[in-house]
Amino acid sequence: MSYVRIGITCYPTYGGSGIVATELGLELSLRGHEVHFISYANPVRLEGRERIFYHEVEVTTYPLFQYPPYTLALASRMVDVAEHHELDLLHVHYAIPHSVSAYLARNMMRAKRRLPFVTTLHGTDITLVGTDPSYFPITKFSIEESDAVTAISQDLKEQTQRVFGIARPIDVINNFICPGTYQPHPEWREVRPTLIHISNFRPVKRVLDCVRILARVRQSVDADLWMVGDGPERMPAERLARDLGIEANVRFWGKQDQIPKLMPRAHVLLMPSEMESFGLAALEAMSCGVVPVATRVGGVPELIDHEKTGFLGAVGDIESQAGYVIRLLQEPALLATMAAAARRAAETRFNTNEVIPQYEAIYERVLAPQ
Ligand code: GMT
Repeated sequence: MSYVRIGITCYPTYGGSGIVATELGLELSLRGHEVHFISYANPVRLEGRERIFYHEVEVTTYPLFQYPPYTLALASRMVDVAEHHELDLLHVHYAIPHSVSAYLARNMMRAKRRLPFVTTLHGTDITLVGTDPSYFPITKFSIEESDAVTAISQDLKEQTQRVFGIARPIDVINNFICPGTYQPHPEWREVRPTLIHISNFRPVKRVLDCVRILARVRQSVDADLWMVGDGPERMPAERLARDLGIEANVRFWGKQDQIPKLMPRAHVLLMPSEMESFGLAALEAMSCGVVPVATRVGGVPELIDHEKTGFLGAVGDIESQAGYVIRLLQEPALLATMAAAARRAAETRFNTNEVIPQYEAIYERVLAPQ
C-alpha cells in the first residue's frame, strides 16, 4: 500500500494494549509510514526512531473540574495533530475513552475533510469496563461509529457482538510478535527449574494462583517462581508466599522492560487468568521457547494448542495446572518438543510479517474513496 500518516492513541505505559500499539507503530514506521503517537505519555521504547513522532495531551485542571476532561483534551489534540501533520487516519487502542475522542475529532474535521478512525478492542475495554453501566452506552456508540473495528481474537469479536448487540463487521487481527526480538536462548536457562509469570497483577490475572501452583509443584519438584510486574495483587501474593513458607522460592522482580532477556531464562510460563482475550505474555513466552500453562478462557485456545504448544486448565484448578507443570519439569523430552512447537507457532502464525499487513489492509479500506 502507499505510505500513510497515522495517529495512534493508546495507554502507552500500562498493559498489553499499550505494548501492541507501540510495536504496531514501530513496525509501521519501519515499513515507511509516518506514525504520530497522541497520548499522555511517551512510548519510551520508540524515542529517536525515524518517522515516529510524539504529541503529548495536556489536561488543564481548573477548580471547577472535579474530574479533568482527558477525553476532550485528547480530541482537541487529535484535531490539532491531524491538521498540522496531515494525518490520513486515527487508530485508537482500547475503546474507552479513545474511540470517543476519535469520534469527536472526526466530526470536528468533517467540514474540512475526512478523518476516518479505526478502533482496536483489546479485552477488558469490552469484558470489564465496557459492560459497566456507566460506560455501556458510550462504548456501544463509539464501536458502531468507528470506520473499522478490529478485535484481537475471534472470541472477543463474538463477545462484543453478543454483549453490545452489534451487527457491524469486526475484523479479527491477533496479537503479534517479532520472532527476532523474542528468541529462545537455551544457554541462558536457569539451572534450577523456573516458572515465570508476567502481568500487571490485577485481580483478573489470578496472581495468587501462581503462588499456589508453585507450592503444589514443589511437593514433587524443587522449583522457583519469578513474578514479573506490579499491581494491586502483588502484596497479597507476597503475603501468601510467606504464609505457605515458600518465600525463598518466589522472586518478585517488579516492572521490567527487558522481557526478551528475562523470559528465555525460564522453563514454563504461568497464565492462570480469570479472563484473557488473547494472552500476549503467553505469545512472548512461546516465541522464546517457554511453554505456557494457562487457563481455557476467552481467546487463549486460539493461541495455545492444548498438549501441543502448551497446556490449558480450568480457572482456579490448581491441581491440574500444577500437574501440567510437574509433567513438563519431570519429562525433559516433552518440554523440548513442546517448546519447539510453541516457537514454531509463534513464528508462523503470529509473526509481524503475517499480522502487520492485515492492519495495512484495514487502513487501505477506510481510506478508499466513499
Ligand atoms: O490484561 C492486560 O495485561 C492489559 C490488557 C490491556 O488491554 O491493556 O490486555 C488485553 O490486551 C492484550 C493485548 O491485546 C491481550 O493480549 C490480553 O489478553 C488482554 N487482557 C485481557 O483480556 C485480560
